[in-house]
Amino acid sequence: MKTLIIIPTYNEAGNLCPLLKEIFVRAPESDILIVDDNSTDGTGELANQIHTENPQVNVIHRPGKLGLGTAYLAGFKYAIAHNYDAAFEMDADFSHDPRYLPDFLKAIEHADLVIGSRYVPGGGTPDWSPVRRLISSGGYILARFLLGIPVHDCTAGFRCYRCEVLRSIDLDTIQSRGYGFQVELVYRVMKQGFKIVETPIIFVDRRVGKSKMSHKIVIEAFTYVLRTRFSRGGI
Ligand SMILES: Nc1nc2c(ncn2[C@@H]2O[C@H](COP(=O)(O)OP(=O)(O)OP(=O)(O)O)[C@@H](O)[C@H]2O)c(=O)[nH]1
Ligand SMILES: [Mg+2]
Repeated sequence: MKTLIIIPTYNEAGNLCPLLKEIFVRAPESDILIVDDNSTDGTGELANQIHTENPQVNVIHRPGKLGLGTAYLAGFKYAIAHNYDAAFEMDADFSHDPRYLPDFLKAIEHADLVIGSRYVPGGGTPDWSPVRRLISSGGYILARFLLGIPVHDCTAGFRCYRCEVLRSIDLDTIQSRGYGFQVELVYRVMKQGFKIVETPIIFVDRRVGKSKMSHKIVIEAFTYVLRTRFSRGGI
């Protein structure tokens, strides 16, 4: 299966090289696409340099920080245009440990979307405070019971999609940008009747660099679920 790992980056210069090295140990056949939003710490230049040394790594440069959701949409369109069979979403900060890549690659053989789940046996968030766990499980409860999404970890961002699934979704109509983006995508995939499976991951906090998470994207995810549930036609 021809596979692309999409990695959005904003100021990840300290993580990029060690991450790519580990990815190639675990998934040597996969190609990598870095979507950099004009990072101020040289991540974009570093990505260009890696590309010249290894053509398996490609880079999309965008002019400024346009958000994680649109970075993934750009990556998905690239995967479709270049005829990949499957595309991963993966963070650059080592929260998504490359050691799980073989589990995803095995699972995607018999599924349309594989989600790296923190909330199934074998998964977890050992570094998180009780407050952060509560917010995250609140999202889970809302998405599961209000939208009927049959997975335990709807906001998870370590995923592998079959490109056939991405082709069947009208990507230009995705509204959300932050965590809501992950919920919206899994909802669309479910609505189309595709097979979704979860594989356990232990999610650890970033090794180096700063988090870009904000309250705004958490609120966006909650409002997406409520709006979709209580609007007349849904999506
Ligand atoms: N291209 C691009 N990448 C981004 C943007 N915002 C975040 N990222 C990347 O998206 C990934 C996840 O961002 P994080 O800052 O780790 O946010 P998070 O994982 O939601 O939050 P933490 O759990 O606190 O780390 C990282 O690889 C970031 O570099 C953006 O606006 N554009
Ligand atoms: Mg992170």
